[in-house]
Amino acid sequence: MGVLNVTPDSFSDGGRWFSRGKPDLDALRREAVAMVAAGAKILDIGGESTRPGAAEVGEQQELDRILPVFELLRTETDAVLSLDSSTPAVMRAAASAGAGLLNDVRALQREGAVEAAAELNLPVCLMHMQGQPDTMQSAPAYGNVLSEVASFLKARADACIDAGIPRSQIVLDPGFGFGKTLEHNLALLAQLDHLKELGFPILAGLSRKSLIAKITGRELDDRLPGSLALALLAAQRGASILRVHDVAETADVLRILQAVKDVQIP
Ligand code: 9MG
Repeated sequence: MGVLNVTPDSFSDGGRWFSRGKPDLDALRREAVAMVAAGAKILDIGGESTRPGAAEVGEQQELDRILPVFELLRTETDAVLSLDSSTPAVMRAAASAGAGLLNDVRALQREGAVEAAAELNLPVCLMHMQGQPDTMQSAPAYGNVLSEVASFLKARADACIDAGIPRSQIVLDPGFGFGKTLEHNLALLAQLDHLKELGFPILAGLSRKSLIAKITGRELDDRLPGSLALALLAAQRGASILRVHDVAETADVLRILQAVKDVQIP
């Protein structure tokens, strides 16, 4: 899954696809086509930054940012277009404009979100977050991070199934960096295979995140090696979808992992 943030303020690519208050459609088209050529099967398009400390944006602003991008990319690529949003009205509009997946960092907890997703009959990604983006990194605390994240995700999956979303349409995500310290993130990554026991595909978003800086001291532009190491670890522990900025490099890592898995030992 390649990341396309149509925001002025996302932590990594904020402002890159945004010019004079509007999505830069030419640049987005080029990047989307390049990501798909490099192996992305899904493009995740978001109009609201969820980086730590980010302020919420209004519904109209979110629509103005993402709708032209869906309208453009639905005819430019065969990749599944994923909407990164928590807002039911945005989900409905994006579905009409070609969205094929709803990626919600709030796990469809906003009023009307589960019902909208069920009505739209689209696959959903339910992510765990402790707190809200503006405050989530102030003092994250857990008794046992793995079991708390797992019970939350199970409860949200059950709520979706009760609302009529088929089990086969649900993906779960532990939400690396969302209300978690470095130790929480590492504990979740080390035990990611346990989350697979819930019986759903797992999405992992680790690309360029600040846990890399906490381990390596690297600035944003120098986090590719850390991102690739984390992508490999997540894939080895059973992640089915990796949400990444650097698609071509991650695809190489996955090819190498697959080659090792496929080796015939005489
Ligand atoms: C939108 N967004 C930013 N980081 C993310 C992550 O780790 N997972 C998911 N599902 N979405 C994310």
